Formats: sequence, structure tokens, C-alpha cells
Amino acid sequence: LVASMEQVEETYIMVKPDGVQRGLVGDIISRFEKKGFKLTGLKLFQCPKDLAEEHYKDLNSKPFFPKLIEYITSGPVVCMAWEGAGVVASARKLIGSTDPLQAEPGTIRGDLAVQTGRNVVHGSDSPENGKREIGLWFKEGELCQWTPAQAQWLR
Ligand code: 3AN
Repeated sequence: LVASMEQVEETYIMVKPDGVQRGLVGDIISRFEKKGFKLTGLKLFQCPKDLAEEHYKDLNSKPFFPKLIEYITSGPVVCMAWEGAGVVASARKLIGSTDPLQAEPGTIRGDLAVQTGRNVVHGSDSPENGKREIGLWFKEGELCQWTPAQAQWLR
């Protein structure tokens, strides 16, 4: 009941190149599906350098920025848009801490990763960034609005 009163939000989730290369795409998508969020966009995509730089522009003064851009563009990523009440914060919980060694077991990073620089998945950190990032990674025709037939609680 509490969750249903929260605002419906959108978040941008991305399986990073290491997640694709390690065959973790299905497991990661499955966690968001089983939680009960609604998938509204999905594609496999080779990210160009300029898009990676725009996506991570808030980190462009960090020492690891060049390596981060190299990593994100090193192979295809899986881009996803997910929708639901409280989806931004909930997805961050499902993903776990940035440093996979600090991430709780049961989270994606806690279960599947060991290095901050290879932490398999991205999730937007605010509803505003959710909208911004979905706009950055998807063209309008690539997103779908749909209503589940027998699962009204998904909205
Ligand atoms: P999160 O992805 O958990 O929101 P941010 O936004 O602080 O974390 O960092 C974005 C990405 O930058 C991380 N997912 C990770 O790939 C990379 N990153 C962050 N901190 C480091 C670091 N100290 N060394 C290498 N890469 C880092």
C-alpha cells in the first residue's frame, strides 16, 4: 500500500560490458522482472565514446574517468528502461553498493562482482537522472508503453 502511493518513476538500468561478456544479462534482467517492475525499453548497444562521456559527465574530473569511458565502450552494453513506484531507489538496493566487496549478498553486485571498476551494472541515482539517462540512451520510438493484462499492481 505504501509503495503504491509513491510516485511512478522511471530508471535507466544498464548491464555493463563485463556483465554481457560474463553471460549475466538474463540473471540481471530477471531480478528486476521478478521484483515487479515494468520493462519499457531494452536493447543491446555498442556505446560510442561521446555518449559515454555525456552519461558520466559528473565524474569527468575523477582520476578514473578515462578508464571508466574505456570500460563502458569496450563492448556492447544492455540498455534498459524500467518503470514503477519507487523504482529508482529500489533498483539501487537491488544493485548494491558501488564497491562490490561492500555490496550485501543478495544484491547484483554483492552476488556477481568483486571490482568497483567492473561492477556489472548501472542504475540511475535519482528520478531526474532516470529521465535524463533514458533520454540519452533511447530514441523515442524505442520505448514502449504497455499494461500487463493480469497484474494491475505493476500499473
Ligand atoms: P554507482 O554506479 O554505484 O552509482 P558512481 O556513480 O559513484 O557509482 O560511479 C559510477 C561508475 O564509475 C561506477 N559504477 C564505476 O564503474 C565507476 N567508478 C566509481 N568509482 C570508481 C573508482 N574509485 N575506481 C574505478 N571506477 C570507479
